[in-house]
Amino acid sequence: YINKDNLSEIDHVVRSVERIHRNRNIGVLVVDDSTSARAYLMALLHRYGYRLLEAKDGQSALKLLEERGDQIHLMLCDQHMPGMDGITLITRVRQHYCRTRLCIIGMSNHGSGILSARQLKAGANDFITRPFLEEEFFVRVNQNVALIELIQEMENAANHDPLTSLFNRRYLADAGQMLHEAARRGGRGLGVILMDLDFFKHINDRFGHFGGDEVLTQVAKALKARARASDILVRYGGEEFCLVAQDVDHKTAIALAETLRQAVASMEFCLDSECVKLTLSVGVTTRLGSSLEQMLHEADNALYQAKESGRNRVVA
Ligand code: GH3
Ligand code: MG
Ligand code: MG
Ligand code: MG
Repeated sequence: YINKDNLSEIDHVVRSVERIHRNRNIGVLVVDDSTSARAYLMALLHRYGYRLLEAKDGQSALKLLEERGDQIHLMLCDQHMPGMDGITLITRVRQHYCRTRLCIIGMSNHGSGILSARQLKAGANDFITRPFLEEEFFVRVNQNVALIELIQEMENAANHDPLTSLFNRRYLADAGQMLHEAARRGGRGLGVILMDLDFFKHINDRFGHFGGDEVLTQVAKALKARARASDILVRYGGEEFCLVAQDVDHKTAIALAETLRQAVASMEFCLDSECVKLTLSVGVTTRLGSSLEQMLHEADNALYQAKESGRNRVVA
């Protein structure tokens, strides 16, 4: 016999176990000058499974963020600390991390309401007044973490192609243009490699649309395996891919394009006990021009020539 209250209790337990498991990937930085206050906060957070880091002042907090910022998702920040106060620290952190990337919860003591408002204005996502009830502390921490997780999941979904998990064209427009500007400023090379599968319609005709999807996924995986971590590889269109490679000269870009072409040409796609080969036409440019868009346009012209002159080749 389970009554309604029991059910919600069970549900609560199951959810928190799940939550605790996920929290192992969430890094929390506790910044407080008081050793005992830090120990108390860390003990509370430890119960919920968070990965913990601590700093005794603003300078050490900034140093930790510089060294391990990619592992820190939430910062709990005391207001009164020697050297740098909480508001100053929050202001400095916000120069590098936006509210949706790093969540900050300010902490101030009872009776200093104006400080909470100032912490929020400086960029804190939330605040908590001490002394607090543990329930309130957990609700604020967990809700803020859940919110930035959700935003990051949505950002991730908005930037990726669901079929191949490669970046999509929307991401290329933002990140690619930033690489272009960085290359121009730094006088460094940039390569744009545009690829289109040859006669892909035949694949769909033979294997159906689902089979075609499977082939696209395998091609994406093969291309990804040859790209460097600093390259942006995107699904540019249905059976078109684009790779933007940093710090490459003309010769290297062509060699990379040739590697990608050969990688696909060497594959065999087997579905329903039938195997087929597939080739790739590639257009390359390293002429920086005025924008990434212009480079894409030039690579597209080169790709068109690759198609016109017989496919399965690289044209630069
Ligand atoms: P070529 O590029 O060599 O000129 O020939 P093609 O047959 O590849 O050219 P075209 O651009 O005319 O056709 C591309 C085909 O790719 C048409 C479309 O059905 C297929 N396609 C596009 N997106 C997808 C997709 O997401 N899944 C599957 N299965 N097929 C797709
Ligand atoms: Mg203090
Ligand atoms: Mg096409
Ligand atoms: Mg094609």
